[in-house]
Amino acid sequence: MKDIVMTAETTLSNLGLTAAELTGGTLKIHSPIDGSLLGEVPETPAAEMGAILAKSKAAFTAWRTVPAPRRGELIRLLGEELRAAKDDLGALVSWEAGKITSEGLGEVQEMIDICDFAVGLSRQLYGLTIASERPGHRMMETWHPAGPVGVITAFNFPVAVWSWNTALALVCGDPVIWKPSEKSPLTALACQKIFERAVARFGDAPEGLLQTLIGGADLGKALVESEDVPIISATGSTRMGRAVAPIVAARFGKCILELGGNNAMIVGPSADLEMAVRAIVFSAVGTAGQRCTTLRRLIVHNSIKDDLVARLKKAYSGLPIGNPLTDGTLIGPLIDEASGAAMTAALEAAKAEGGTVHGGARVTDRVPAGGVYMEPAIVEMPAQSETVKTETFAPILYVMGYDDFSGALEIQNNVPQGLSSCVFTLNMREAEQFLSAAGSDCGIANVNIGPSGAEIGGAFGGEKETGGGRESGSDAWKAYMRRQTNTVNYSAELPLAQGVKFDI
Ligand code: UN1
Repeated sequence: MKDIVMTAETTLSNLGLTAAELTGGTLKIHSPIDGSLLGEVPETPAAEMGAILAKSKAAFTAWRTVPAPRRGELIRLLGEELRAAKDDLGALVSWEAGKITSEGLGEVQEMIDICDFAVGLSRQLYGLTIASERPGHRMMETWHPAGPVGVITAFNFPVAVWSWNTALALVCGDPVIWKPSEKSPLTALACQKIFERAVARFGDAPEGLLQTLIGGADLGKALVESEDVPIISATGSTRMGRAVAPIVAARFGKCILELGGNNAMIVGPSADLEMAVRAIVFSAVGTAGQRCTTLRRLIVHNSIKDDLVARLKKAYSGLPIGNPLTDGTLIGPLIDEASGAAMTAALEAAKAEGGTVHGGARVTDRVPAGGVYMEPAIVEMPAQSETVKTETFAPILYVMGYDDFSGALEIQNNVPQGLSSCVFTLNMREAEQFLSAAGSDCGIANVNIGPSGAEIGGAFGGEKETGGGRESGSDAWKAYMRRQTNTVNYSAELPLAQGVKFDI
């Protein structure tokens, strides 16, 4: 394993992280690949929060008056720096989060894409012109910067989710205070460096546009509680969202929540099964089942269920599990021992509920020692039990049968989460029903595409316990700004709205 450890060191140093910055700190980071120590980083002292918040406020005062297209220039430079750092940052994502090379690089590509999107957006922060009911009056809507944005991110997309929020927040005129997962501080520190390179090239950006907090939940709590942070964008578990949302609501701040998912695919009798199998395997086992959008439930028409399960078992049997940095590997490790234990416990619970489990064992052969490598599991379930309704962040695919399409839709919607969903069918009535008001209740609903791997151009997020937030594309930017309605009277009269008379 020594040569691999050397590679991690090279990656870190290519990204500008010095040995001094990675030694002697209290937060020890072990790679999920092989348990090797990647770094010991210092944690942000809670006592520094006051100064960090003050700096962000001062940055806001300066940044909000910089013209938005000029703010976009900073994001254009960030996109350039990300292009230059793509290979190293992608590799560090693999080291720290355990993703296979292609998915690590894909995550950085997602960052580059959102930068491009945000640069265009910086010239399109449009408001409306509204017809006034009063003569000689004009109404319009203006979008203004809102203030510092607190961004809380999870280990599984350690850099892309930060970039969705940061690229948008910065073009919208808001500085960012970032609290990455304590499981992935190294990729965060690398992003801070990359960002600083863009700032240096930009020239006259205020200090403190991006500040990164390294450490545990106490820092996140301080951020969430602060009146100086009007917007909190938090990605992670539903449990975390339940803790964050009431605190932010109590101070009338705004939340953008992207929480748990329990994503399903309905496979109709007319589906192209060959294509469905490929989509299922990628979305159920890709990223070792650790995406918010991972496919967790398969709802299959009973007439094709046995055939589909047999095809899936065959596809699963040949999946290369191992070191994610080795060419050809498709399934890397889970993030830690607790995740492996949670997977095993979920499989036991599903069995107790009548499930038949295929796969799911711990793999120790031909994988690096010190990592948690698991066979992905297919679990045939007699019904949608409590375990199926619970998100387990691991490669478990529950399979259930259905007879009529409305029954399938009922199963699809009958979970607490509402992030992503899809249908595989060549029947346009089924496809359109799935997308209709009476169809999928999720934030994302696809036809003949798996539930994961969404493009940045669309708004990303979901309903119910997923939290309701939308990030990334479409008009998600509006959540990072405050809306102002303006009425201008260019007449010499002072008519009141609604015809009210008030003569003095
Ligand atoms: C997440 O898991 O938090 O759609 C984000 C996808 C990715 C983003 C996932 N573009 O799978």
